[in-house]
Amino acid sequence: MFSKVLVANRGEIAVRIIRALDELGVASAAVYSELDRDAPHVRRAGEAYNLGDGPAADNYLSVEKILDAARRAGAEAIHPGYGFLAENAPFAQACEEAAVVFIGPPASAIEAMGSKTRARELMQAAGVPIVPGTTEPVATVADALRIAKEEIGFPVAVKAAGGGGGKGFRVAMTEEDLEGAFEGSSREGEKFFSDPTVYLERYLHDPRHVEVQILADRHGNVIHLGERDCSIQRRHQKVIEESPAPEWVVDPEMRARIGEIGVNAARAVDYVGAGTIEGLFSTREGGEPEYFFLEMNTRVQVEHCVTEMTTGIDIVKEGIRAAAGEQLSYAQEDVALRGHAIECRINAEDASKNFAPAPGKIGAYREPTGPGVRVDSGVEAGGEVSPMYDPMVAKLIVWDADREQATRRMLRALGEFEIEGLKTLIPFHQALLATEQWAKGETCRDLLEDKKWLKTLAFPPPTPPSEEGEEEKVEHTYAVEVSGKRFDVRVLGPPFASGSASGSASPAAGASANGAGGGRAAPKRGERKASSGAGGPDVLPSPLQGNMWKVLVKQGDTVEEGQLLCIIEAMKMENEITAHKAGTIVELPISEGAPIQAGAPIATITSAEAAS
Ligand code: MV4
Repeated sequence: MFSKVLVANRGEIAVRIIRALDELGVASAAVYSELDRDAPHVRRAGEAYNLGDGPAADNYLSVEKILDAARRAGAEAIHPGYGFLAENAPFAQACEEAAVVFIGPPASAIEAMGSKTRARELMQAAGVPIVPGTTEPVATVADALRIAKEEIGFPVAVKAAGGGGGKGFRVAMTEEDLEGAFEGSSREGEKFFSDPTVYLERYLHDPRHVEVQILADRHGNVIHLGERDCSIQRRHQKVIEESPAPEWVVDPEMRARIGEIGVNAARAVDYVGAGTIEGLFSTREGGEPEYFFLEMNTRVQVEHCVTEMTTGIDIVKEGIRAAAGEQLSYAQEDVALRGHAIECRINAEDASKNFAPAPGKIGAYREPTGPGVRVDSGVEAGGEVSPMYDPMVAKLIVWDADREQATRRMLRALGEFEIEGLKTLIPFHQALLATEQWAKGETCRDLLEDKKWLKTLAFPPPTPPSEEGEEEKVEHTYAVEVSGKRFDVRVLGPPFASGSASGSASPAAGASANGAGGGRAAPKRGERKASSGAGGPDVLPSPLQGNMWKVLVKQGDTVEEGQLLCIIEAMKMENEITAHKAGTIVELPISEGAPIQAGAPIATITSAEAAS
């Protein structure tokens, strides 16, 4: 076993890994950005190394700084957790070259699974069922049309080869949609993964997301720990996960089949450690259920805990043992599933504002306890949820004898959870788990997309913070369209000199009419309730809070009304911000990579008439 391990992550997963290291008798070294100086994972570790301030690219994502910290700590291994450098093949390679053990699979496995077309090719060769479609990239729209028409049939899913987790995912219901879907997917692949390559799959109607947990060691042992059902997703982000899947969805025979598929997939890439095979489970009209490989996540996942609850196996410890060259502690026949576990992601988000991130300072904080309750969190009372990082505050996991009792236990625990100072998803989870759809084990897609659950709850109106000593502020209301749905964003800002301000945000990665993602909503002019006049005000405030992803103009540029100015990433969605009027950009107080608050100025545009 190692004597010291560097934990290259933050938040709840860093704390989770440190706990595993403690139990294994291994010393832990944490890393932190300036913002995280007082974070629980820093205090919890044996020692900690400052990586500097700035965006994650300059600290948690810096290969050089992480390796340097490992060197200074004298750590023999690095645990990447999830996110950041966890699925970065060059980082795994750099660890190898620096003679530090990367706690995860070989770089070659990360790379193979990173390319979705390569992964599909490998899986097909290994006898793993893949969603019918192409294993080769599709070069042109004309090729895509031909393949869709002659080989796959409509509707067809267009996916980015570099993608995963829904990025670069578009659906073409008919021939007419294909060009837009192809280009949207390709553009997003290029933007997020520097890879415009796309491929096609048959689009499955309302499938379930069913994944299987894998453990592998360096001695050729590969086992599975049963499935997780993560069908409750919002814009490709999992919100609730459970293990096992509802018993009327996956029976023991199907479980064995899914497990075998997972084991074969892992073997095909010489996998080591904890990994997940994601798949789609679908039942064709009146037909037999089918299960298809979707992608492999070559890391420990957020939702690994539900599997730990039903198997009693510590997935994080097994992953560390495997990396240290030890044998897995369990053979397949030692794995027994018991009861039912559910996990709710408690995010700092305002469900009433289309799940906008709601970072801020945490006041009082009390976690639920009692039988069958587990909370994995990386925050504490008096702490802060920063807009710089993931908005997940905590994971609430419960176990009970069956699904119905686990649901009641979850509702009880959600009721005990006290988080002051922040909007969280607790009311959303309470509403969702109380629905008939959840009880029936439905995918809840209609509920999530149509926001039916919202109507069952009253959310207080937003109260933006006001700072003392500032000039008078007035409330501006913007109509923002996301996923084809209009909602109002209220922000406080200085009164406009004249005219009506219109920030418009349209999602580049929005959901299509069928709610499964894909398609693009047309940019929609926003509007301001108060005053109006010719020309409009000069300042365009941000309609939402997020991170400035791309700035496409510069100071001094002349722009047309509706011209793309910048893209703000919020909740892992791209939101295109367009010019509210034609004119010259005289001020542009934004920069790529920086967080931006709702209401903060994006640009000052003086209109042509005013300037002349
Ligand atoms: C699909 C699909 C239907 N057909 N692929 C991909 C990323 C993941 N977040 C969801 N993905 C989907 N891929 C084909 N060929 C439907 C989805 C999908 C989905 C799947 C399971 C559970 C919830 C979902 C929500 C949206 C889209």
